Amino acid sequence: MPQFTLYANIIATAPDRVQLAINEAGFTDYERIEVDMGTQEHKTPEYLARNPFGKVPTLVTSDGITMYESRGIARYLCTRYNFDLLPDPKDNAAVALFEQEISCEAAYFERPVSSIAYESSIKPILGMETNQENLEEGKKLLGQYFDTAEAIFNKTGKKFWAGDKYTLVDVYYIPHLARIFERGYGDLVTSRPALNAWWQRCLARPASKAFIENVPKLEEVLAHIQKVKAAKEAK
Ligand SMILES: N[C@@H](CCC(=O)N[C@@H](CS)C(=O)NCC(=O)O)C(=O)O
Repeated sequence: MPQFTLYANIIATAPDRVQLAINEAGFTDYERIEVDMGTQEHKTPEYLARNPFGKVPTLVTSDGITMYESRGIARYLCTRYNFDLLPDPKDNAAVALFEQEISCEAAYFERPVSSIAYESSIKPILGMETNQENLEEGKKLLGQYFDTAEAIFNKTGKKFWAGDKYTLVDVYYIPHLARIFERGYGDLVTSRPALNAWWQRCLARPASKAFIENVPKLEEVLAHIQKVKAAKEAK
Protein backbone atom coordinates (compact mmCIF):
# COMPACT_ATOMS: atom_id res chain seq x y z
CA MET A 1 0.00 0.00 0.00
CA PRO A 2 1.44 3.41 -0.91
CA GLN A 3 2.32 5.80 1.92
CA PHE A 4 -0.33 8.29 0.88
CA THR A 5 -2.85 9.33 -1.76
CA LEU A 6 -2.84 12.80 -3.26
CA TYR A 7 -6.19 13.90 -4.69
CA ALA A 8 -5.38 16.44 -7.38
CA ASN A 9 -6.29 17.73 -10.79
CA ILE A 10 -3.97 18.21 -13.74
CA ILE A 11 -4.95 21.82 -14.47
CA ALA A 12 -5.16 22.99 -10.84
CA THR A 13 -2.33 25.07 -9.38
CA ALA A 14 -2.73 24.37 -5.67
CA PRO A 15 -2.09 20.58 -5.88
CA ASP A 16 1.05 21.38 -7.87
CA ARG A 17 2.65 22.88 -4.75
CA VAL A 18 2.46 19.42 -3.22
CA GLN A 19 3.33 17.60 -6.46
CA LEU A 20 6.45 19.68 -7.05
CA ALA A 21 7.61 19.14 -3.45
CA ILE A 22 7.19 15.37 -3.99
CA ASN A 23 9.03 15.55 -7.33
CA GLU A 24 11.88 17.63 -5.91
CA ALA A 25 12.28 15.11 -3.07
CA GLY A 26 12.26 12.22 -5.56
CA PHE A 27 9.60 10.48 -3.46
CA THR A 28 7.74 7.73 -5.32
CA ASP A 29 5.84 5.65 -2.74
CA TYR A 30 2.47 7.37 -3.20
CA GLU A 31 -0.51 7.39 -5.52
CA ARG A 32 -2.12 10.34 -7.23
CA ILE A 33 -5.83 10.31 -8.00
CA GLU A 34 -7.20 12.77 -10.56
CA VAL A 35 -10.39 14.37 -9.28
CA ASP A 36 -12.75 14.99 -12.20
CA MET A 37 -13.62 18.63 -11.64
CA GLY A 38 -15.50 18.72 -14.95
CA THR A 39 -18.20 16.51 -13.39
CA GLN A 40 -17.92 18.29 -10.00
CA GLU A 41 -16.46 15.21 -8.34
CA HIS A 42 -14.87 17.57 -5.78
CA LYS A 43 -18.37 18.57 -4.61
CA THR A 44 -19.70 15.03 -4.02
CA PRO A 45 -20.49 13.97 -0.42
CA GLU A 46 -17.69 11.39 -0.63
CA TYR A 47 -15.08 14.01 -1.56
CA LEU A 48 -16.47 16.66 0.82
CA ALA A 49 -16.01 14.18 3.66
CA ARG A 50 -12.27 14.40 2.93
CA ASN A 51 -12.18 18.11 2.15
CA PRO A 52 -15.17 20.14 3.37
CA PHE A 53 -14.13 23.09 1.16
CA GLY A 54 -14.56 20.95 -1.95
CA LYS A 55 -11.16 21.83 -3.37
CA VAL A 56 -8.01 20.06 -4.48
CA PRO A 57 -5.56 18.99 -3.16
CA THR A 58 -6.43 16.57 -0.38
CA LEU A 59 -3.99 14.16 1.23
CA VAL A 60 -4.96 10.82 2.76
CA THR A 61 -2.20 8.81 4.40
CA SER A 62 -2.12 5.03 4.75
CA ASP A 63 -2.32 5.45 8.54
CA GLY A 64 -5.52 7.45 8.43
CA ILE A 65 -4.56 11.13 8.32
CA THR A 66 -6.74 13.25 6.05
CA MET A 67 -5.58 16.77 5.34
CA TYR A 68 -6.37 19.71 3.04
CA GLU A 69 -4.54 22.99 2.16
CA SER A 70 -1.61 22.59 -0.22
CA ARG A 71 0.96 24.56 1.77
CA GLY A 72 0.17 22.67 4.97
CA ILE A 73 0.24 19.32 3.15
CA ALA A 74 3.61 20.04 1.51
CA ARG A 75 5.10 21.07 4.82
CA TYR A 76 3.70 18.02 6.58
CA LEU A 77 5.18 15.71 3.94
CA CYS A 78 8.58 17.41 4.28
CA THR A 79 8.59 16.83 8.03
CA ARG A 80 7.22 13.33 7.92
CA TYR A 81 9.31 11.97 5.03
CA ASN A 82 12.40 14.16 5.45
CA PHE A 83 12.07 15.98 2.14
CA ASP A 84 15.12 18.27 2.13
CA LEU A 85 13.10 21.42 1.46
CA LEU A 86 13.07 22.99 4.93
CA PRO A 87 15.73 25.11 6.68
CA ASP A 88 18.02 23.50 9.22
CA PRO A 89 15.87 23.67 12.42
CA LYS A 90 19.01 24.48 14.45
CA ASP A 91 19.83 27.51 12.28
CA ASN A 92 17.68 30.24 13.83
CA ALA A 93 18.46 32.84 11.17
CA ALA A 94 17.55 30.41 8.37
CA VAL A 95 14.31 29.42 10.11
CA ALA A 96 13.37 33.09 10.64
CA LEU A 97 13.98 33.93 6.97
CA PHE A 98 12.05 30.85 5.86
CA GLU A 99 9.02 31.73 8.02
CA GLN A 100 9.11 35.33 6.81
CA GLU A 101 9.20 34.29 3.16
CA ILE A 102 6.51 31.63 3.60
CA SER A 103 4.27 34.46 4.82
CA CYS A 104 5.26 36.88 2.04
CA GLU A 105 4.37 34.35 -0.66
CA ALA A 106 0.91 33.77 0.79
CA ALA A 107 0.28 37.43 1.69
CA TYR A 108 1.70 39.38 -1.28
CA PHE A 109 2.13 36.96 -4.19
CA GLU A 110 -0.95 34.77 -4.07
CA ARG A 111 -3.61 37.43 -4.57
CA PRO A 112 -2.26 39.28 -7.64
CA VAL A 113 -0.99 36.11 -9.30
CA SER A 114 -4.34 34.40 -8.70
CA SER A 115 -6.18 37.25 -10.36
CA ILE A 116 -3.91 36.99 -13.41
CA ALA A 117 -4.50 33.22 -13.46
CA TYR A 118 -8.25 33.67 -13.07
CA GLU A 119 -8.52 36.20 -15.88
CA SER A 120 -6.08 34.58 -18.32
CA SER A 121 -6.61 30.83 -17.72
CA ILE A 122 -9.60 29.98 -15.55
CA LYS A 123 -12.14 32.26 -17.27
CA PRO A 124 -11.34 30.88 -20.77
CA ILE A 125 -11.66 27.35 -19.34
CA LEU A 126 -15.05 28.23 -17.86
CA GLY A 127 -16.10 29.82 -21.16
CA MET A 128 -16.08 33.33 -19.65
CA GLU A 129 -14.60 36.54 -21.10
CA THR A 130 -11.32 37.85 -19.71
CA ASN A 131 -11.70 41.24 -18.03
CA GLN A 132 -8.65 43.11 -19.37
CA GLU A 133 -8.83 45.75 -16.62
CA ASN A 134 -8.65 43.12 -13.87
CA LEU A 135 -5.85 41.36 -15.72
CA GLU A 136 -3.81 44.58 -16.02
CA GLU A 137 -4.45 45.41 -12.36
CA GLY A 138 -3.20 41.94 -11.35
CA LYS A 139 -0.08 42.40 -13.46
CA LYS A 140 0.51 45.85 -11.96
CA LEU A 141 0.19 44.57 -8.37
CA LEU A 142 2.39 41.55 -9.06
CA GLY A 143 4.95 43.86 -10.68
CA GLN A 144 4.97 46.05 -7.57
CA TYR A 145 5.55 43.04 -5.33
CA PHE A 146 8.31 41.80 -7.63
CA ASP A 147 9.97 45.25 -7.52
CA THR A 148 10.27 44.90 -3.76
CA ALA A 149 11.42 41.29 -4.09
CA GLU A 150 14.01 42.33 -6.69
CA ALA A 151 15.44 44.94 -4.31
CA ILE A 152 15.62 42.37 -1.52
CA PHE A 153 17.37 39.78 -3.74
CA ASN A 154 19.87 42.48 -4.76
CA LYS A 155 20.44 43.74 -1.23
CA THR A 156 20.86 40.33 0.40
CA GLY A 157 22.49 38.46 -2.49
CA LYS A 158 20.41 35.41 -1.52
CA LYS A 159 20.10 32.70 -4.18
CA PHE A 160 16.62 31.50 -3.31
CA TRP A 161 13.66 33.12 -1.55
CA ALA A 162 14.63 31.77 1.87
CA GLY A 163 18.41 32.07 1.56
CA ASP A 164 20.99 30.02 -0.27
CA LYS A 165 19.00 26.80 -0.07
CA TYR A 166 16.13 25.85 -2.39
CA THR A 167 13.16 25.33 -0.07
CA LEU A 168 9.40 24.98 -0.03
CA VAL A 169 9.13 28.74 -0.53
CA ASP A 170 10.60 28.36 -4.02
CA VAL A 171 8.29 25.40 -4.61
CA TYR A 172 5.27 27.54 -3.71
CA TYR A 173 6.12 30.21 -6.31
CA ILE A 174 6.71 27.87 -9.23
CA PRO A 175 3.24 26.45 -10.11
CA HIS A 176 1.69 29.90 -10.66
CA LEU A 177 4.79 31.31 -12.35
CA ALA A 178 5.02 28.37 -14.77
CA ARG A 179 1.49 29.27 -15.88
CA ILE A 180 2.30 32.98 -16.02
CA PHE A 181 5.11 32.13 -18.47
CA GLU A 182 2.76 29.82 -20.39
CA ARG A 183 0.26 32.67 -20.78
CA GLY A 184 3.01 34.95 -22.12
CA TYR A 185 3.59 37.16 -19.07
CA GLY A 186 7.04 35.82 -18.22
CA ASP A 187 8.51 39.31 -18.55
CA LEU A 188 7.15 39.99 -15.06
CA VAL A 189 10.07 37.78 -13.98
CA THR A 190 12.62 38.10 -16.79
CA SER A 191 12.60 41.92 -16.79
CA ARG A 192 13.96 41.88 -13.23
CA PRO A 193 17.55 40.58 -13.34
CA ALA A 194 17.86 39.22 -9.79
CA LEU A 195 14.44 37.57 -9.96
CA ASN A 196 15.29 36.16 -13.36
CA ALA A 197 18.57 34.78 -11.94
CA TRP A 198 16.48 33.01 -9.27
CA TRP A 199 14.16 31.62 -11.98
CA GLN A 200 17.18 30.32 -13.94
CA ARG A 201 18.47 28.63 -10.76
CA CYS A 202 15.11 26.87 -10.47
CA LEU A 203 15.32 25.85 -14.13
CA ALA A 204 18.73 24.32 -13.42
CA ARG A 205 17.03 21.83 -11.07
CA PRO A 206 15.81 18.80 -13.07
CA ALA A 207 12.54 18.34 -11.16
CA SER A 208 11.58 22.01 -11.32
CA LYS A 209 12.64 22.29 -14.95
CA ALA A 210 10.53 19.25 -15.91
CA PHE A 211 7.59 20.62 -13.97
CA ILE A 212 7.80 24.05 -15.62
CA GLU A 213 8.18 22.58 -19.10
CA ASN A 214 5.24 20.22 -18.65
CA VAL A 215 2.75 22.66 -17.19
CA PRO A 216 -0.55 22.21 -19.09
CA LYS A 217 -0.88 24.56 -22.07
CA LEU A 218 -4.15 26.50 -22.08
CA GLU A 219 -4.76 25.75 -25.77
CA GLU A 220 -4.44 22.00 -25.09
CA VAL A 221 -6.77 22.21 -22.09
CA LEU A 222 -9.37 24.08 -24.15
CA ALA A 223 -9.06 21.55 -26.99
CA HIS A 224 -9.52 18.70 -24.49
CA ILE A 225 -12.65 20.35 -23.01
CA GLN A 226 -14.09 20.76 -26.53
CA LYS A 227 -13.39 17.10 -27.31
CA VAL A 228 -15.12 15.89 -24.13
CA LYS A 229 -18.10 18.20 -24.83
CA ALA A 230 -18.39 17.00 -28.44
CA ALA A 231 -18.24 13.35 -27.32
CA LYS A 232 -21.03 13.97 -24.78
CA GLU A 233 -23.19 15.72 -27.36
CA ALA A 234 -22.69 12.88 -29.86
CA LYS A 235 -24.13 10.34 -27.36
N1 LIG B 1 -5.86 27.36 -0.25
C1 LIG B 1 -6.16 26.14 -0.95
C2 LIG B 1 -6.71 26.47 -2.31
C3 LIG B 1 -7.26 25.25 -3.00
C4 LIG B 1 -7.96 25.65 -4.28
O1 LIG B 1 -8.49 26.76 -4.42
N2 LIG B 1 -7.98 24.72 -5.22
C5 LIG B 1 -8.67 24.99 -6.47
C6 LIG B 1 -7.85 24.47 -7.63
S1 LIG B 1 -6.32 25.35 -7.78
C7 LIG B 1 -10.00 24.25 -6.47
O2 LIG B 1 -10.07 23.14 -6.02
N3 LIG B 1 -11.04 24.90 -6.99
C8 LIG B 1 -12.32 24.29 -7.16
C9 LIG B 1 -13.42 25.03 -6.47
O3 LIG B 1 -13.16 26.02 -5.77
O4 LIG B 1 -14.57 24.62 -6.64
C10 LIG B 1 -4.91 25.28 -1.07
O5 LIG B 1 -3.82 25.85 -1.15
O6 LIG B 1 -5.01 24.05 -1.06
